[in-house]
Amino acid sequence: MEEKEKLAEVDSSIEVDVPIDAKEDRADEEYTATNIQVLEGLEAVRKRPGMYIGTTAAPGLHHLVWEIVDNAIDEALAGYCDKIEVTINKGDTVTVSDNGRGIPVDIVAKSGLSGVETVYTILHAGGKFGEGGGYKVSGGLHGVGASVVNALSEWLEVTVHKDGGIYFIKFGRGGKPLDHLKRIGDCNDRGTTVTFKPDDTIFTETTVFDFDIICDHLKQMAYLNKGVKIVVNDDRDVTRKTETYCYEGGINQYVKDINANKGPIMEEVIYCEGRGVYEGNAHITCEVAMQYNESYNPTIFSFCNNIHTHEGGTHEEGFRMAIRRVLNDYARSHKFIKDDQDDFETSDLLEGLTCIISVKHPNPQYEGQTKTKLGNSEVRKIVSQVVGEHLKKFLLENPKVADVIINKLLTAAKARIAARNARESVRRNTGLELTTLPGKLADCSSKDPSICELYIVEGNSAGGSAKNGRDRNTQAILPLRGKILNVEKATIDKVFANAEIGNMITAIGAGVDPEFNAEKIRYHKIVIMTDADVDGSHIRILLLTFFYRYMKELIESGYVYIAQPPLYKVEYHGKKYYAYNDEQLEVIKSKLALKPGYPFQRYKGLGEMDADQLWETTMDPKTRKMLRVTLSDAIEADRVFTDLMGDEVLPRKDFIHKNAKFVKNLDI
Ligand code: TSJ
Repeated sequence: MEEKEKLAEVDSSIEVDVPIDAKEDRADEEYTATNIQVLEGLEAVRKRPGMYIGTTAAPGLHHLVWEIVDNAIDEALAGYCDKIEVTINKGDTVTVSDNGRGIPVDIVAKSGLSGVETVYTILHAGGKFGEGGGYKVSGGLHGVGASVVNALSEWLEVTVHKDGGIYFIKFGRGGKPLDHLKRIGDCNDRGTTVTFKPDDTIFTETTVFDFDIICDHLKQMAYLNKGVKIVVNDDRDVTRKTETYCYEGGINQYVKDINANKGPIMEEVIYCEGRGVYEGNAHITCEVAMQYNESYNPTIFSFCNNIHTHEGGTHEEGFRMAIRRVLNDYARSHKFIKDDQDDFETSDLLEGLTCIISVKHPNPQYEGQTKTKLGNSEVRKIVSQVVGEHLKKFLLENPKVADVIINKLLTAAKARIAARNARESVRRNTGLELTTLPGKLADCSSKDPSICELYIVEGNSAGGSAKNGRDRNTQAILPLRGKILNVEKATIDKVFANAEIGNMITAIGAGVDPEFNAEKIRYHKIVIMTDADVDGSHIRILLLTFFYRYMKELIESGYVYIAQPPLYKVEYHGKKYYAYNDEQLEVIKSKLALKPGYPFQRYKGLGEMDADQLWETTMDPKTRKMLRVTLSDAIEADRVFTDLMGDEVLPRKDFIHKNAKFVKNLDI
């Protein structure tokens, strides 16, 4: 209830009236309780699950949970529930419960079924009923609804506590009700509990839930929906794991927590909220929290209806318009920018800015390759106006903080101009113009990028072995001397002046962001080969950070790999056995029935292997194992990079664990 009042306050300051010209999406309005139309049977979902949940691999499996949780979040947004509990049970079933009003149990006129059955057996029926009872925004994964989860489950049960009664229904494989909804007892509380077991004939790759993934996602949900308490339990092991997330500060707290590791340059988080009218009666709400830190990179996460809009869209555009207008106006009127000087560019304004943008829209349109770009044009103006007014007010009321911010922007603008000059000189030397390959590069003879591989090797001695052991036709070797520059902590002009980085840019041949040209990439496999020790992993992270910040497309295209040299060698009766981890070593020992104390070699570095060994164990495409680097989630990656590279030392110990998350095993 409280939540409802809070939302209502929002209008007082800003009300933007937006003319809506789009008519084509009226269709969605039709699916209310009194007007439910059966679109397709659940069978259609089972025939083509990918159309509804994207994939039947691990991400799709987890989407089932998001889908159910979204319904409970809607109840919270409507102001009727403040606690949601998610439990992974033994056998990898999942239970989601809330303390909301309970899904309606009365018969829905159009379907002739109870509300619960309607939600679970009719596609696209989820949550839209209950006229005036709730503002449905979360819409799940593109709004597919609870029925999709039911269709893709081996079984699913729903218990509703409502109006003094306990109601129960269970569905079998594919969502067929085993019986009608039954009243099975009395109670004096309220809420909905859903338990389901994903169908292993659909999720053939895995049916095992990942506690960390569920925690990460629900933590984000808790930030985006302030005051909602979300508890996550893992009951699969004997010792229960449990995490609780609840943020009264909402996205303000989100920004604070992200910046905690990045050295915020101001105490306050600038918070902007407001709303606009949509089609006369509905509202678009907009919430933005922002704070600058010492770093040089932007961290902007935007959401529409709690869905992370990875590709940005009109809400981000509106935000950029606002900060550009307001910060330039302020800097000019307060004489930070002189009459003969240029405005700040958007890139200056984004340096070291952490920002969360969250809009709620009754009829969102998603565009882009992964349908995660918000397309509604009316949103641009609303966000721009809401952020513009609040930011202007903040600067005027907090002149000292405004000083700190504007000085940071001035530094950024100076560095940009210096970098432009440095960039020019890099460009003269890279694939964009005449190419002079670095002297240290031992290039391959093939010029077909699709079969060419670049090994970036730690240390000159390992570089020597790699040069001698490689397949000269397709494998190029670039040895790196010592540590490379930490691009997270360096200004852009320093990055370009660094020799090791310059060598990599030239060797790869495609320049750097934002002018990175994927067509010029000279190798479709860039393999990072470092020692299996702390220094090696540090260098690996530095390289990944560099690629992530300056050649993002390399990672996005799946061109970056991590070599997996063996950790141990056992020689037995003239034969060599290599182990890539402790487990394998044990397997070898037991297979060969070695006596305790039988000697084996532990490789401390690549340099200990001769050319033949390096080829055989690590570089031969027929036998090697490599990890492909993926960036499935910008949030995760950003956290990994910041945790590892920032000033804070503590998070580093987590690094192996976190690093493993964006590196997917791939046998090649
Ligand atoms: F949909 C679902 F089954 F996946 C699901 C729904 C799962 C979970 C965990 C919770 C819910 C849910 C639904 N929690 N609360 C609600 N509320 C309603 O569906 C509801 C209740 C009353 C009224 C009303 O107008 O009186 C309207 C609605 C939408």
